[in-house]
Amino acid sequence: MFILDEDEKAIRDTARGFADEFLAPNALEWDEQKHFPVDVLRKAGPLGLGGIYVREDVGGSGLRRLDAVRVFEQLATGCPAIAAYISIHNMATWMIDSYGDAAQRDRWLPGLTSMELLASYALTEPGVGSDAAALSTKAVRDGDDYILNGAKQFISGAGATDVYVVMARTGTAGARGISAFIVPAETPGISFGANERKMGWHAQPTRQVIFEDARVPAANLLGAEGEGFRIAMNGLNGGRLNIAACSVGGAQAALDKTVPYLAQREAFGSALVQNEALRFQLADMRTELEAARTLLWRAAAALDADAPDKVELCAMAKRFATDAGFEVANKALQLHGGYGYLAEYGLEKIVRDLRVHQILEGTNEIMRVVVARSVVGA
Ligand code: FAD
Ligand code: 2MC
Repeated sequence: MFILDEDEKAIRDTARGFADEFLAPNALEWDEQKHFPVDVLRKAGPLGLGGIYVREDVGGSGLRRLDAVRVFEQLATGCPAIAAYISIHNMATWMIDSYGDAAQRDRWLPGLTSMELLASYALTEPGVGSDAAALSTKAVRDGDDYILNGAKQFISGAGATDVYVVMARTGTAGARGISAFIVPAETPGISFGANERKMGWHAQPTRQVIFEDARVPAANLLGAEGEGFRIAMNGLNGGRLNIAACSVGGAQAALDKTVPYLAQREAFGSALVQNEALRFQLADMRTELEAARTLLWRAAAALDADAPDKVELCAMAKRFATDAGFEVANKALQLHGGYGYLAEYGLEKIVRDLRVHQILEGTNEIMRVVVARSVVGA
């Protein structure tokens, strides 16, 4: 598992090639302009990046979670924010592949896997984030439709994407009263909030999605009524790994910038890279990233195997790798001195982008809640 074979290397290298050619050269400009590069995302589809672990009959790549985390690490070396959006798209697409019926798979997945259609995932609400099972967006059955009312908060890609996988309440309080719906962007009764002004992830929009008597065909119910929370959580297990992989990739890129910088920067009569205090920092940064990567691959293998401890392993890997990734990127900025703080060196963008990975797809406190339950047994 730890030594890549030729096929695994080819998958990794394809992702790196895409990041080097299309993401890295543009990442700073997209960040500055707050530009969501839909044209570049469309180029990712034909490379198999739109449905990495989706079945092949609908255009997916049929790969493993282990391949996916390696792909997302490489994509994030070019731009963590775009890599992370591609992860969210994959999460929503996988949910339709895994829980959709034949008609839903045929209707939505060819467009999503090719990235002609882009997807968003809508769980969080203005009043409910971590305590997701308390969500209050309502879906009420009316003949052959459901009528949705409520608001979703912080939805990545919103306003620019085509398909929303929306979790809404069809039943009583709690997790078992929640259902999942495939909601097209053009549904009458949907509107979008302003693009949030935020610390990082500027290359993708974050908006509220508001439902006011939005009528969705009952044929768009994903799975059965009441299964939506489980569907949402199963999507997040893999999403958490991918986001964590984006942290490792972003941080690796920051470390890779730091070594040549310290080699050419002189102070006190020699290159900074000769300073043992700084070399020890580089050693620790490399070690932290290897540890994060190793846990990530272990958790991905558990998810591939549907192992009984997959949920807590995904939570451990998400917590550890997103914390390690942020710390390493922040150290890389520090090792660049004042230049690290300047936008043109690219370090401060990585730090800003990676910060939110400790918050979203389940905060790192919630990851500890999940792991603690597995330790204590309740
Ligand atoms: P809260 O739940 O209010 O938490 C506040 C603080 O309390 C946090 O530190 C939290 O860890 C802590 N806390 C809460 N409960 C506990 C507990 N039991 N024990 C210990 N600590 C606790 N959501 C989507 O559905 N789709 C998206 O596409 C999406 N994209 C996002 C993009 C961005 C840029 C951001 C910032 C968020 C996005 N989110 C998205 C939402 C994200 O998942 C939530 O912000 C996150 O889950 C936390 O929810 P909250 O913000 O309501 O914080
Ligand atoms: N995988 C599979 N199933 C899961 C699961 C997981 N990770 N987590 C919970 N479940 C199941 C659980 O087994 C239970 O099933 P059943 O009813 O069959 O017993 C059901 O879901 C309810 O779970 P809990 O009883 O544990 O529910 P509780 O409300 O106590 O806690 C918690 C759930 C806190 C773990 C969950 O609400 C959570 O993960 N919160 C964080 C929310 C989050 O991650 N939001 C991310 C939004 S997306 C985003 O940020 C993006 C950028 C896209």
